[in-house]
Amino acid sequence: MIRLHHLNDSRSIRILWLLEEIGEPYEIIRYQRDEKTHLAPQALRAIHPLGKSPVIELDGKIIAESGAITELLIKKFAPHLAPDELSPEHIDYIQWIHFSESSAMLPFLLKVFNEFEIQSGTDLKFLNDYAEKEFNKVFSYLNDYLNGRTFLVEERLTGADFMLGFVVKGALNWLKSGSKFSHIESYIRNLENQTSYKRALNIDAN
Ligand SMILES: N[C@@H](CCC(=O)N[C@@H](CS)C(=O)NCC(=O)O)C(=O)O
Repeated sequence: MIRLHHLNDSRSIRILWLLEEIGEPYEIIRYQRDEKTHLAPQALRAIHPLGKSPVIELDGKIIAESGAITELLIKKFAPHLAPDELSPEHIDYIQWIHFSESSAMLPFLLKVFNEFEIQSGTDLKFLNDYAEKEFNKVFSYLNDYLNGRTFLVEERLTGADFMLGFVVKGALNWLKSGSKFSHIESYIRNLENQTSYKRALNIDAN
């Protein structure tokens, strides 16, 4: 049985959504963010030293990192959610999975933290400019790529979409930058229409 250690309102939605799509039985252990600090509770540290989510337990092993978990679960339970390993599309698939937690996540987080600092009165120089430029560069690249596409790879739902959904939704909702990135916006609308995604959001909220 797969066990998911799930923190509300977090990257763990990637795995919750994937599990809902796969349909394999799983158990969910819930953790709530602290209302003031927005951090995970200490209890998550008993599961993994970083105390972050998602973490899954599978075949007696504790596994962290949403990208690794996505790849593993798909390999083991849902190979139809990845392109054939020998195809060129498989290379795109791997790149987009990693893009989602690295190239896309960093400028998003820099902008969010930058905003926090500005709101608390910090006078930012280098970070302000850097975060803005990086964010625009990375999200414009993605926006251009999504022009005319509904999904990231092979025009069908794959593991790469489970990974990207979280960061693009966060970026556009949080930073209210939707109007600049219309293709990313339509991509998100399409993901939001997936039945398994709706189910996962519902589970996360309850
Ligand atoms: N690279 C990790 C990042 C995990 C991560 O940072 N999770 C955040 C939630 S989005 C977390 O648990 N934060 C709570 C905390 O740090 O206390 C992944 O992709 O799973």
